[in-house]
Amino acid sequence: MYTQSMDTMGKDGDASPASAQPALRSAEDLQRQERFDARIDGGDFIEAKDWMPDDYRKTLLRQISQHAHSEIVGMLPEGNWVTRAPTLKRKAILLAKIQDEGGHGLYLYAAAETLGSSRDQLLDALHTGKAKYSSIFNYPTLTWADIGTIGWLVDGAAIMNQVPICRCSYAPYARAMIRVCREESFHQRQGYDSLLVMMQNGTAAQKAMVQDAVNRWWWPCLMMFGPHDADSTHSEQSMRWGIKRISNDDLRQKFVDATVQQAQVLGVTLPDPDLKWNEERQHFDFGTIAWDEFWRVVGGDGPCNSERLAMRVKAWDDGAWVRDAALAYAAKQHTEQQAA
Ligand code: FAQ
Repeated sequence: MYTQSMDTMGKDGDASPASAQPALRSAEDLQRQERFDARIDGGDFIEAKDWMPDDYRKTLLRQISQHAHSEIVGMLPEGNWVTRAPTLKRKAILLAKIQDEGGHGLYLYAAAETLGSSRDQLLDALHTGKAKYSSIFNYPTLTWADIGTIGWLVDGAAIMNQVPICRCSYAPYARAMIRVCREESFHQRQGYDSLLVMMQNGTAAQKAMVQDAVNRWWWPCLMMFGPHDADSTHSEQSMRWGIKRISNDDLRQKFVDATVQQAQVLGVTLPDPDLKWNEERQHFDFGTIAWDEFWRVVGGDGPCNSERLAMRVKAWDDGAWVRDAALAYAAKQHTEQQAA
C-alpha cells in the first residue's frame, strides 16, 4: 500500500524526475517494507530501533525538528515581556511557561535525534535559515495583552494540533507529545485567565488592548494549521503513515468551533465578518485566510523573521562557553575514570 508511493521518491525524499530509475530493492527490503506497512495498518507504534522506510524517517525528522524549532523560537516573543509583566504572579507564570517551552524543545530534539540526526545538525539547519519553524512566531508582541492572547489562541491552536500527535505512529514523538500537551493545557488556561481579568476588571483602555491583540493574532493562528488540505504537500502520505491523524483543514475547523464560545465568554469579537454558525454543516463558517501572507511569512519575509533568527543565533553564540565548559568537564571526568 505504501510501497508504490515511496518508489516515486528520490534518494533525498524529493519526487524523482521522470527519467530517474527507482532503486532496485532486495527481497529482504521488500519483506521489511511489507511488515512495516502491516504494522502501520494495524495501528502499531514504531520504535526508534525498528526498521522504517527512509521516507518515513525523513518526514518525521522534518516535522519533529520543525516542531522543536518552533518551541524554542516561540520562547522569544514571550521572553520580551518577562521584565514588563504587570505583577509578580504574572511574571512567575510567564517565566514558568517560557521554561516549559524550552523543555518541549528538548524533548522534541531528543525525539528527532532517535532518527539519526545530531542536535548540532538540527540547530545548524535552524540557524542557517534552512529549517522552518511555525509561522506564528514571526509576529510581534506589542502589548501585555499579546502575552495572554498567545496563551489563549496560540497554545490553544497548538493543543488542537498536538493532541492527535499523541497517537502518532512513531512512539518517541507520541510519548513526547503526551507531556507537552498536558503543559500546553496549563499555558492556554493561564492566557485565558490573564485576558479574563482584564476584560472583567480592567479599564476601557485595557479592554481595548485585549481586543486589539485578538484582532492581530486571530488570522495568523488559523494559519498555524498549515495550507488547505488540497495544497498540503505532505498530508496524504503523513496521514497514511499515521504521523498526522487529522487533516490541516479539519483541525483548523475544530479550533474555530471550540474558540468562538470562549471569545463570547471573554467578551471579545473575533475579527471575521464571515464567522457564523452553519446549521447544515454543524460547524462555524469562516472567512478566507490570506494565503499570500502565510507563504510570505513561511518564506522568511514576515514582520519578525530576521529578528527571531538573529536572536536565536546570538543565544547560541553567547552560550558557547557553557557548552565548552560542559565538554571540558565531561572530558575531565572521563580521564579521571580511566585513571581510577
Ligand atoms: N508555519 O504539507 P504541509 C507551539 C510548511 S508549537 C511554517 O501541510 P505538514 C507551542 C510545512 O512545513 C507550533 N511552515 O506540511 C508554543 C511544509 O514545508 P516543508 C508548531 C508551515 O508538515 C506555543 C509546507 O508548509 N507546531 O505553538 C506551517 O504535513 C506558544 C507544506 O505544508 C508544530 O510544529 C506553519 N504554520 O503539516 C510555543 C506541530 N504550516 O517542510 C511557544 C507539528 C505548514 O515541505 C509559545 N507539526 N508549513 O518545507 C505539524 O503538525 C505539521 O508539520 C503542520 C504542517 C500541521 C504544521
